[in-house]
Amino acid sequence: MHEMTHGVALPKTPREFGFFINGEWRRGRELFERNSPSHDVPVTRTSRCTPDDVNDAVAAARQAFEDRRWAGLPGGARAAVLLRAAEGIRQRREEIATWEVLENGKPISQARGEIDHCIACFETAAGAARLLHGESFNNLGDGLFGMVLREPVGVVGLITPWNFPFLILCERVPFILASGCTLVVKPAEVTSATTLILADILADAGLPAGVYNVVTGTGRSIGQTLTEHPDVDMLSFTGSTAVGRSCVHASADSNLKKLGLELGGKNPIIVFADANLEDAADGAAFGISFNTGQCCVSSSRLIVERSVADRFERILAEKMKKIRVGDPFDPQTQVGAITTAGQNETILKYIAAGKSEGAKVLVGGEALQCGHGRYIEPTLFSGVTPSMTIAREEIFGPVLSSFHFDTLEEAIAIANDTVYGLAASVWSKNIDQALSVTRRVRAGRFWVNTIMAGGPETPTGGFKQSGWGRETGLLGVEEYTQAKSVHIEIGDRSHWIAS
Ligand code: TXE
Repeated sequence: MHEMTHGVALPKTPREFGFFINGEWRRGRELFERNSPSHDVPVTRTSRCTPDDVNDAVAAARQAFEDRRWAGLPGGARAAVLLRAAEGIRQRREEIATWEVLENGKPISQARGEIDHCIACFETAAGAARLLHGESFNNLGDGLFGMVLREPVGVVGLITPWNFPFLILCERVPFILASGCTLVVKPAEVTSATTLILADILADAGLPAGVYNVVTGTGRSIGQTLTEHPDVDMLSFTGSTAVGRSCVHASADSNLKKLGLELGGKNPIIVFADANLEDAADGAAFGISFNTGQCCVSSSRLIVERSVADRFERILAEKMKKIRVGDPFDPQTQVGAITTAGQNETILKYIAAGKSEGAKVLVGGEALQCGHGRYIEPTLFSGVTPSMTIAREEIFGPVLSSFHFDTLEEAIAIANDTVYGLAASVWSKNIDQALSVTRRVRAGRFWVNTIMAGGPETPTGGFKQSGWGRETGLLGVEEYTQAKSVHIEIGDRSHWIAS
């Protein structure tokens, strides 16, 4: 250990990680190094897997699925493993939080909160594993009884992004496991550490070998091999819409594997004049700055009623100026570093486009110098028109665009004027107004007079080009199952061919 930052020693040498197949650790011939986005020191060295490693991982998951070492257990036994894993995560909370900060750049206080959510995911999925059931049909006449069985879909490929490495993983893995499926995970290449740590936690919790396998490497090589693999029954992908689209092609060109996709967003936050403006401004500041705006459910389009727009933007700008951006190991930090150099460049390009297309910067708009890291000021643009680039494209950074409206119809039209439909938020004290917006804005997750609230009991997922399927909650387990209809004859069957 060497250089200290806020009481935390940065690793003196990067930690080396292998990859995990059939309950065993392997080491890649080549390793790639990851530098901390906030301190620019190397923190991890991860194996660059080969397509053969992916084949081995899929074969292990296939074997573990077919011999029913996991799917054949009672739901209660699967629940017991998930609950022990929840406890394992709790015990290693500080270690996991530290690796999330080192690889991703998010504030330590936020990382801890996310891990608590992950524990809740495992606990929720454990309950679902016990309660997962089908249907019965006792109304098919005295001669026939019908059942609908829920069966695990099989081998799942899981590809995760770098913005919430552990959280997005845990919003999927325990639900996949609850259903009885086996899986092969491919984390984002820059943030693989905590996905690998979960392998040890699950093994210690008693998960049989071969059920949870991890391969590491680039999306183009390892991710692509997984999406095209003929022996993967379902692929769950979270990331960019462009790669989501390529997963659809890969599925079509291989074995028509089932897809779960959680893709981009351009999420509206609608503020009516009768809202509590202080609350709404706090929600808007949080909604765009949380995880430095590198968040698929970031509320990146502010749609505010014209009669209060100037006042609201002033309150919001004051709040955004007070956001504490800096070293993520400082417990006071609210916004950390931009995770990758590429994303940093993308955000700064969007800010430049906003300025050059005529939007007005009310606050922020610049990169921030802070130690050796990459930071960007939370930014508010006013006077944004629907055709501007910053109005249409997902920026995936702390950049909020403000639009004004006069009528409820206009607010709904602006909110729906996007190819995405992941999340939305509405602020109003008028229940009729709030409910009308909730019903008519097309988004998979909705908040009324709050933002980013909720737990793993409710499902997540998108409308329109934000994706297919749902994760978490009971629907999140059912997503990894398929229905089988069974018809049972009672008594003698009347013959088709006379004897
Ligand atoms: O995502 P990618 P990137 C959006 C956001 C961001 C943009 C680009 O707008 O600016 O995407 O981010 C793997 N076959 N979101 O380039 O490439 C990759 O290794 C199979 C929104 O990092 O989609 C990683 O594990 N897999 C989003 C994962 O896909 C491939 C979260 C995501 O990377 C692959 C992240 C391929 N051909 C970015 N290419 C959200 N919904 O939260 C890459 N991957």
